[in-house]
Amino acid sequence: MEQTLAIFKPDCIERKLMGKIITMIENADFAILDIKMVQLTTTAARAFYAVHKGKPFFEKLIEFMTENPILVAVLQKENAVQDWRDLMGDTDPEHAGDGTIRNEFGETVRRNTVHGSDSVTHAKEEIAFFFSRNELLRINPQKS
Ligand code: IDP
Ligand code: MG
Repeated sequence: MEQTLAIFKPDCIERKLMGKIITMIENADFAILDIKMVQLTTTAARAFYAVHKGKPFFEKLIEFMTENPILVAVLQKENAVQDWRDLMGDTDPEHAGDGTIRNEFGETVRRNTVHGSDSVTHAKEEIAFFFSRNELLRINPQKS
């Protein structure tokens, strides 16, 4: 079964949208295998978003992602990576389709409420970025 990393971004926590988004995740038949609050340091945020280094929005993105705690979650279902991207909607809330999280809650292209891995390979890397070996063994006991 496929797994992906979801992040509830600082704007989501600040506006008390966690519960609503967890409900949308549950209604879409994802299993939430683990979930925890994290305060990203600037160093950690820069490492997580390293692929965007040098882009015009990079520094503001790092400022945003470190302004308050985030919630990181491991979601599981068949086709989890694409299905979570579909439920999030387009990066720009203005272009996100009806019924998507970013359409409903996204404020701007930066403050767009949630993150999702963009491939199975990146999902594995992003989950390992936030969850320790012990946590991963608890999530996937068959691999121990
Ligand atoms: P994604 O989150 O939909 O995968 P990415 O292109 O990977 O989108 O960008 C990562 C994050 O950087 C976005 O979710 C958003 O918060 C921010 N971002 C992307 N493009 C822009 C932009 O043009 N202006 C401001 N922020 C942006
Ligand atoms: Mg991305």
